[in-house]
Amino acid sequence: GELVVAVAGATGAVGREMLKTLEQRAFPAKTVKALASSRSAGTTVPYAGGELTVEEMTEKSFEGVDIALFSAGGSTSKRFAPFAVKSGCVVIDNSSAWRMDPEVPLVVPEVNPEDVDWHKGIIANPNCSTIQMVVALKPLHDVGTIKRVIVSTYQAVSGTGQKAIAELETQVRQLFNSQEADVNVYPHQIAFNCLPQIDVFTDGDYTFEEVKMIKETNKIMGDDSIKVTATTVRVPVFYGHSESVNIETEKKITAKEARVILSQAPGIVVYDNPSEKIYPMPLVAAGEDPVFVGRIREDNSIDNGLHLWIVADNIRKGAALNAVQIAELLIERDMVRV
Ligand code: A2P
Ligand code: 11C
Repeated sequence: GELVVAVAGATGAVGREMLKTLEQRAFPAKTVKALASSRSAGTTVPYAGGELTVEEMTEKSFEGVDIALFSAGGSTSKRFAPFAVKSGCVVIDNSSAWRMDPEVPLVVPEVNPEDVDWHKGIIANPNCSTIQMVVALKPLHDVGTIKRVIVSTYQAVSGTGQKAIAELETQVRQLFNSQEADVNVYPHQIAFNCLPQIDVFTDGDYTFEEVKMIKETNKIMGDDSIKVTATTVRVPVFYGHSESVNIETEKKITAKEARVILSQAPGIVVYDNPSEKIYPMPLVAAGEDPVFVGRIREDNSIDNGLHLWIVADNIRKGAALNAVQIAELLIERDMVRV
């Protein structure tokens, strides 16, 4: 490998998984740089059997870097990505900062790989809940044309980052020791609870997470005619987002046909055998690459309806793996330098 790669936010939940994914997929990098805030400069993160020393991210960090994988929050991306692009580096950004910018492709390699071809320096990695849903929707849309999607999510705390993983652990320990649970990260206790609020409330009393799922789905699928509505819920699970997805198609797709279509589609494992109690769960998907789909059945309340239960590791396919797959696409399609 000849490439120089930087991971911005290398100490975070997603940044660490990005390093692991680069290593596991034998990404052709000559050098990998680990960047984070001044708080963690000088500490180390594991990479390729050894360690990388974390450097403070500055405006100059991207000189000589070919590809930067960003997962350091929206405001950090807004501030530093333009400097990276000015240095000739392509940024693959995991925050929501650039996703809806018409100049920025929003890419899931199984769905719209060709969109990397028009990047101008920044490519956005979609929200984790959106990624796993569109991987399953695309092959069904190609066959039956999806008219409407109704999704409810059950999202793991790792989606919020390292501090939320620690908060769930701490609250469980406190409650088992008859102490009061400390509530810092979420508006309410997350241990032994479900919170029907992810991110802030916005127009029409939808949360920002719900708005992201709606808008990002249309952009990635390249089809604004698909109507999407969502309710997003945080559950006390560490890794793995689950989604109940109901779709209505123009053309009838039977459950049997859907099973065949999905089992032939890239990035999907159909995990669906009710008689053996086999269906996707966070404990099945955690640490794994594929999007798992099960509970596939016809919705008898409408003419052309299907139910799907979709589970994936939100840190892997939902974030780090999708970003590394985009980097691989850049190499394949010869789109690395700006
Ligand atoms: P740091 O560990 O130095 O705070 P998570 O999503 O798990 O909370 O991780 C967020 C990541 O983003 C961490 O690696 C964090 O680094 C990094 N980060 C946050 N703010 C900045 C910043 N201003 N500059 C660089 N990296 C940042
Ligand atoms: C969550 N989906 O699970 C969010 C995390 O837009 O990238 C990712 C937020 C984003 O909390």
